[in-house]
Amino acid sequence: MFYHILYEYFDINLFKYITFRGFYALITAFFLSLLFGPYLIDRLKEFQNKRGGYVREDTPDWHRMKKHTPTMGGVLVLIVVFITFLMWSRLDNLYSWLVLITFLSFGAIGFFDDFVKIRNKKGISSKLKFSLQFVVAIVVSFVLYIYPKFSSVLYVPFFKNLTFDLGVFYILFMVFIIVGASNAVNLTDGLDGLAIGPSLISIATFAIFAYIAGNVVLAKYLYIPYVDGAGELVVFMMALLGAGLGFLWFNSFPAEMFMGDAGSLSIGATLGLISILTKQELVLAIVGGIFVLETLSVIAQVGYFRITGGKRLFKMAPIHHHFELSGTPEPKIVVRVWIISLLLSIIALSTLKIR
Ligand code: 57M
Repeated sequence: MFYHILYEYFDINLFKYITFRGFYALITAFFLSLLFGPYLIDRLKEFQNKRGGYVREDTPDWHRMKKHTPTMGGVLVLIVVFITFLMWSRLDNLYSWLVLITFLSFGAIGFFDDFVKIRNKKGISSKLKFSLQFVVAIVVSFVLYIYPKFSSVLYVPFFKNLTFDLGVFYILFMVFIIVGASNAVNLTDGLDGLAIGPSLISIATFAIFAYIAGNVVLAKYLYIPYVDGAGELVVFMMALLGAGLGFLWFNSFPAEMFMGDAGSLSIGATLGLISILTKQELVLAIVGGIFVLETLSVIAQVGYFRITGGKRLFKMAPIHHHFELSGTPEPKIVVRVWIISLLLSIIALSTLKIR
């Protein structure tokens, strides 16, 4: 809005720049989160405690204390990003709208699940949850596929000339990335600050990729695919970064609220889509290595359990529960995960130079 009013109408040049709008989107979103956070925590607590709170029966013992921590804190991130987006983004950019729609739709699916979970403990069926996720991902992927400016070529990091044109199969690939990333972040969301930390690091990393991909000179210099219009995504991502930092303010140990599926599904799907839009799909597996590891630990645990007829590879999966049960304190696991995530981000950024 500011772009259209203050730059296009009043000719104030500063509002033209993605960097300026990005930085102030972050600051706006952060302070809005701090402003609304305590109010939302109180409302969610009231609502949830009326219904007895929610924590699974088979959860590690010390998680039982968390029974009264309100969930659905992702609503804070959803609302704040939406307001900030309207303020600081250009409203004529298709990619930004696609990201916003994906973010809000996955958020709505998650919210629906969180809401039902408070009532019946189980939430909606996984079949319904997955079907809804697939519908949104298919629609978004299809729109991108038919958009003439968007290509179905897959670029392999670390290699300058290794590319594959996936043609129509690119739709399936996009759906897999969006739904996969969404659920991987959800699986990771089991300790205070565990999911939001690596999410923030991944968002910041992809904001850099988006800036470069959307700048014809930088993209050419660094040999990365130029995506006309991708630069504007930086503003959305900075808004998400600010709202996520504001959420972490309350979610850091001991958490005053959890993000719920409303937060984890929306942030995960957004990360997936951003990696697609910046043509850095495979880099997501590096930056989001923590999410990949958590998901693989579940697959390995279930597979091993089936093959051996009942033996476990880890004390409990996803792997953060294994470390907890091995005696590592929760904040230590979380901070170590952040450290690994930062290193993964550096490796991902190195793909800009090593190719
Ligand atoms: C997300 N959510 C937390 C909170 C959060 C297939 C299987 C591996 C699925 C997996 C699963 O259900 N994953 C979904 C895990 C839950 O957090 C809520 O859920 C939202 C995210 N969807 O925002 O609202 C609990 O996690 C703790 N938490 C924090 N701080 C946070 O900031 O402490 C969350 C956020 C919260 C709180 O205690 O209540 C969850 O774990 O339920 N299942 C599992 O993760 C289960 N693993 C399992 O069954 N492993 C088996 C097999 C199937 C692999 C095995 O190892 O043999 C564990 N989940 C729990 N207890 N709760 C098992 C132990």
